[in-house]
Amino acid sequence: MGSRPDSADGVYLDDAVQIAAKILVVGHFAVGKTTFIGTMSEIPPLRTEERMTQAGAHVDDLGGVRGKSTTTVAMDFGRITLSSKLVLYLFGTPGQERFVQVWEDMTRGALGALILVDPERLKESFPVIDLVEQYGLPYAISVNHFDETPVRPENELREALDLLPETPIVTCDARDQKSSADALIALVRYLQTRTDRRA
Ligand SMILES: Nc1nc2c(ncn2[C@@H]2O[C@H](COP(=O)(O)OP(=O)(O)OP(=O)(O)O)[C@@H](O)[C@H]2O)c(=O)[nH]1
Ligand SMILES: [Mg+2]
Repeated sequence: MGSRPDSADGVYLDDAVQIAAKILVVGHFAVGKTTFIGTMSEIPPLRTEERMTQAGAHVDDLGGVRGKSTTTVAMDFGRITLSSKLVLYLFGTPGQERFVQVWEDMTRGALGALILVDPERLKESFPVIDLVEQYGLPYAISVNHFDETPVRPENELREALDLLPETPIVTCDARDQKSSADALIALVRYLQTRTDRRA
């Protein structure tokens, strides 16, 4: 599977890898998608960042968003080897209305989605969750915990987001590898249980 004798630098896949899965990392504007994929990717992530200008202020609401000067204009891409046999290809997909066309391509072949949610801007996640459901993708919710936000109980978030009891909900800090990895693992486990149930 694409491995080379000189693959010790981690760029090429190990021969033992048997499953490659496409996973979407989605969420509303400025929820931390690019940060998450940058934290998790074992290869230099592909980014499509452009500077934001005043002209876009009415489209992308910067209220409550700190120190952000760029936005993703197409996608993020990264790769993470989760176990010796399983590699995930992560596709960061913008949640804003104007990117709906991108979803047609991004959802093709995807096994599931990790939906990043800002607990302080829950309403902005509704259209994103709707889109993921519309495309029939199984998903897990990862609440990206920004420093100064108070922790909200899981049942409160579950109710506010109108989640099914089986939908995994975890908390992460998109800048932190361990909690971000745990979020991906929660999604993969969920996808696995769904596959097992169908078998
Ligand atoms: N405190 C804190 N800041 C974060 C966290 N995740 C992201 N940020 C910051 O939040 C801002 C937005 O993060 P991005 O990764 O650009 O978010 P995005 O979802 O890719 O944004 P768009 O592509 O513009 O929609 C950046 O300034 C990050 O440094 C987090 O977990 N905690
Ligand atoms: Mg981004």
